[in-house]
Amino acid sequence: MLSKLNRMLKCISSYSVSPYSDPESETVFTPLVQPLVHQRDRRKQILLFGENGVGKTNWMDALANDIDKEYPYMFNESVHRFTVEPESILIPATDSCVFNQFTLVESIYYRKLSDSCSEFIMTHGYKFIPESSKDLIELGQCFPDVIINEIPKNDLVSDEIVEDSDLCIIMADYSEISTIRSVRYWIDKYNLPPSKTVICVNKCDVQIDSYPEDFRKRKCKYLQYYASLQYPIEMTSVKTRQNLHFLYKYI
Ligand SMILES: Nc1nc2c(ncn2[C@@H]2O[C@H](COP(=O)(O)OP(=O)(O)O)[C@@H](O)[C@H]2O)c(=O)[nH]1
Ligand SMILES: [Mg+2]
Repeated sequence: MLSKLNRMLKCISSYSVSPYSDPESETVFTPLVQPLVHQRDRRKQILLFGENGVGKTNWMDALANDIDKEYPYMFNESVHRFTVEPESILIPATDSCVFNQFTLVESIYYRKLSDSCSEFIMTHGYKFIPESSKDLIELGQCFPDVIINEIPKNDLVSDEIVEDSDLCIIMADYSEISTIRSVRYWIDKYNLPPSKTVICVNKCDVQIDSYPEDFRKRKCKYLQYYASLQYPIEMTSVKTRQNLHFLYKYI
């Protein structure tokens, strides 16, 4: 596993060129924005876990394209290809001016989330979702390159890789309670500490009409349980681009 990840990372480093040296000349560039340079010293490593089909690959692609801007990401619900090998993606250094600065309440107001999810958050959510101005990323903040590594279910990640990572994300699907329940599986399997793990509940755009109140309560119980263990929880939708940039609150 370690060698596979290393291979992928080598491959990534071969196509990204350091912005601080010019191989054609002796010129040494003086960086203009000091904080950005400082933070670029080391690429942040993120491990991304979660059941098949919760939206991991789509989120990585959407985030990369959102920041890159050259190739706008087009969401396509029918595209789901199983990830069988760990896959890595480089998210270029950026600053928060390009981020969506909506608060959760504003996202609900602008209908970025489905009615059922909005109602879920309004009735139960404030018990487990942090919602205050400090949770928003300040405008103008600079962030380094980030490498996100999607870990397929059958792969085993060593303690060393988990320790070396800067952040672990466990993704679940709002409309599939089994994926919320199995967050616990990932926590236990890889011993993921709350200090550097975020639970991301994706597909918050999905309208759930057919489920009874009981379903909401059970879902809420799981999320409250994780929150009581101090795991932060983020609600996202790749489809409506809701909260795509949440990872920058944690790195
Ligand atoms: N409605 C909706 N569908 C999504 C969202 N994110 C991903 N999907 C769909 O979920 C399926 C699985 O996505 P994928 O990224 O391949 O999942 P992975 O197995 O976790 O990598 C695809 O058909 C996506 O189009 C979302 O936010 N909302
Ligand atoms: Mg995948």
